[in-house]
Amino acid sequence: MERGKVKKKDRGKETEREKIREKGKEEKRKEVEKGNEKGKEEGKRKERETEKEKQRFKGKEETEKDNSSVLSKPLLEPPEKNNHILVLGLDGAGKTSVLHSLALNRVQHSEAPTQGFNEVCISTEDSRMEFLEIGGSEPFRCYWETYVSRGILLIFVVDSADHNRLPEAKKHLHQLIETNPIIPLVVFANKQDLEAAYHITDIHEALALSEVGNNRKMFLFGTQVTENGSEIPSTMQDAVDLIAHLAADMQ
Ligand SMILES: Nc1nc2c(ncn2[C@@H]2O[C@H](COP(=O)(O)OP(=O)(O)O)[C@@H](O)[C@H]2O)c(=O)[nH]1
Ligand SMILES: [Mg+2]
Repeated sequence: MERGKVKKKDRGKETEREKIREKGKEEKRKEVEKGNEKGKEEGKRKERETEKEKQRFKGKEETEKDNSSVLSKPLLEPPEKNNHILVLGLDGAGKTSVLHSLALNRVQHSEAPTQGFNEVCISTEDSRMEFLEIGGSEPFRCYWETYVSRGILLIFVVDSADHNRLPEAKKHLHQLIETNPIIPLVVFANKQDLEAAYHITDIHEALALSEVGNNRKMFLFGTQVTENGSEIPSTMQDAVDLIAHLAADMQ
């Protein structure tokens, strides 16, 4: 009897163990299922990510396609061509920012100062314009005159809020136009968005533009390159049209 009891007890224990084992298996199964679900979710998430990535890439490709008419090329060696539209002015005036914004038709701030030369080509329906920006810091200024003497148009960019450097900008501008008595001049009074910016009439005076000469075509625009990606101001669009016109006349 005792043994039987023991056996019964043992069987009871056995059943208890069996139950625990079963419970364990059940939990493990659930875990695995949960894992599978998690895995499936992870897979789906990855699929969605890849899809998003593809979309982004497509978007990027399309943006690149949209701007296929614009070619920007930083150069360390002076380029040899003669028919450039020159973009000059002191360092930090906003030459690269303005040039890239004109090319893309969207505001585009420059990321770093231009070291050397920056060639940008803008093609429109009926014209192709080659712009050449030359770095505005001291080591590159020696190239300005050489290029102005053989350029077809001079775009001179000034920082309208940098009052202290306007006399220096004026000095360089007048030296440049003396080297080429016929080159048309387009002045961009840039950074008009800044509170400290001089109005274009003050810039006209500070740069002594009345002394540029009656025989030269001269235009002055107030420009600003503000929020990245936004539309460029209408004055800048007008400026591109005028530049295309002046360049066509000079070729
Ligand atoms: N607030 C303001 N900042 C500008 C404008 N244009 C350019 N900048 C900033 O001025 C700095 C110099 O610009 P950059 O285009 O490199 O000048 P660059 O040396 O003449 O080519 C950069 O930090 C630009 O983001 C503008 O119209 N307004
Ligand atoms: Mg630059």
